[in-house]
Amino acid sequence: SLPLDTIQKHFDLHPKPSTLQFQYGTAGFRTSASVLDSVLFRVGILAVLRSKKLDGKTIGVMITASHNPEPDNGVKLVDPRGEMLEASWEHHASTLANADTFGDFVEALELIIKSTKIELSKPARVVYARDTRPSGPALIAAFEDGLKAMGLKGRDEGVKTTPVLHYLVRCINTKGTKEEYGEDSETGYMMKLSSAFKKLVAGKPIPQPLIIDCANGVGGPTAELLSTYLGETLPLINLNTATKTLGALNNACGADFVKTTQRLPPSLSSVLKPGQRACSLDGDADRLIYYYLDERNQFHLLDGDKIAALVAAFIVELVKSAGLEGTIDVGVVQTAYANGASTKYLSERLPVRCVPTGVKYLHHAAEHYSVGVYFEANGHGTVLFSPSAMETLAGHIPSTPAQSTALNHLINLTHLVNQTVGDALSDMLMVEVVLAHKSYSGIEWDSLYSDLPNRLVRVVVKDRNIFKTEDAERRLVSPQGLQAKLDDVIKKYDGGRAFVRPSGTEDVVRVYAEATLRPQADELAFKVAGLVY
Ligand code: NG1
Ligand code: ZN
Repeated sequence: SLPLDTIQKHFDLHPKPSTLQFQYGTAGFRTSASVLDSVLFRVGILAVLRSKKLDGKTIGVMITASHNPEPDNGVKLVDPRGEMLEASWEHHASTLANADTFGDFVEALELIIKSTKIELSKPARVVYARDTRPSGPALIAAFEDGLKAMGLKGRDEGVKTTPVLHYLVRCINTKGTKEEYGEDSETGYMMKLSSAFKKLVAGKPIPQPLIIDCANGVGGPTAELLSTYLGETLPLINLNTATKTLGALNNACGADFVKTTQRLPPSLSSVLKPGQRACSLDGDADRLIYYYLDERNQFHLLDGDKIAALVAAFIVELVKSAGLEGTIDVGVVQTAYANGASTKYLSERLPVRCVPTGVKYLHHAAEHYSVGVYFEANGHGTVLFSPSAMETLAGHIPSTPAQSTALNHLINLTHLVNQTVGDALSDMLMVEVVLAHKSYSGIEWDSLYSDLPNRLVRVVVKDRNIFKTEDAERRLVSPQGLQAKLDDVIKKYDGGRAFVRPSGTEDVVRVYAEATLRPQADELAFKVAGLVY
């Protein structure tokens, strides 16, 4: 049975702010760090239960608020294969976080144990890490109290990127099986990525140095370390690495800043030369955005859609060259935020599916292909190779030297890509591989297709829950009649497309609009926002 006395002793040290309600959403729990203490304590207990439920498999816990401002923080659970927490448990997480009294809390715990048939006598294992936020250590302490309350000591990985933590979870749980993923340490991660990268670019000229804007977050030290493994195969210039400067994290830098403002971080303006490529990571290094300045110093964004286009087309070519066309199917998964021009470009080359916002939807849809490429426009994404694709690659006997080369490239890509979750540094290496193979600079990459001008607007509404969508969030079903009004407006714009959906991470409704011309995209966005408000 539950060690109720021990739990209560620790529970009382982490009182819940009485007026607040928490929700485990697409980004886990995420809000101002100052109100998260009780949540972290309870997540500690939940992680132990999740592990017991899965027969003692290791569960991961990542404490981060990603691209959000420094005073925020958050927490997410990672399931044994390194993927997001199973959706049905999100509800359990919210219930535990919202229990007001100790009595309510125990009742909620017992209900979870009963409904999911947990045997408390099972072992539990938990590995955890945090980003560089100043609120991290105190929240870790609250989380550890949750583990302690259940009699567990977890494995503390200190400060790590989100994708490294996901990698570790997968490695730990596959150790000694035929699905072994790598050595379960950051060193193992560095070795796996860098050795695959070196094989993939062997014989290619050493590229111009790549500038990385590390968002003043955990990506900084991680990119520094990666740099030592890559050596001269990829010269890196790491900027915005001030993890100890208060207020610097994600401030006027990082992938989210670049994507949402469609501007160069001011800190790069004196460094970046025309034609030189650069990229930005977000605060936990799971998003990646590239860009460059042209000869006229005009800024050009190479976002998640451009990465998907570059990478997916490359993989399709390799599959053909390896003689595996028809055996290995490659597909792309996007969300409604994907630029219409990217969808057109990709659809002409391979199957494309649109799913609702949220990595869990993208990830699951990508699992339906032998090779599933998924990217959000904001730069979060990865490539998944199905177990049968892995077997096909391992067993395929090439009939020409060209087939053999392509096959080896595909196999090395499976090692280069972090298949558990979007990973800015692994994705960056993948991009660099394709650029090296194609002899592309940012300019050629950019010219694969031209983005349609677009505008994203946040609208604060009284109750965002009245907004309900269908068709992968591209159409509203409620409030009744609103979609018909939107359709009337949209059809007046050349190349017009717009949609409205409630945010899963903020108390706002988002409006996205695109059109053939910039002023029209802006006007459409604001007209639609006017109808929503
Ligand atoms: P919401 O707040 O539901 O729009 C945002 C991003 C998502 C995803 C999640 C999780 C946009 C428009 N939305 O979701 O793509 O990254 O956060 O962090 O960028
Ligand atoms: Zn992130």
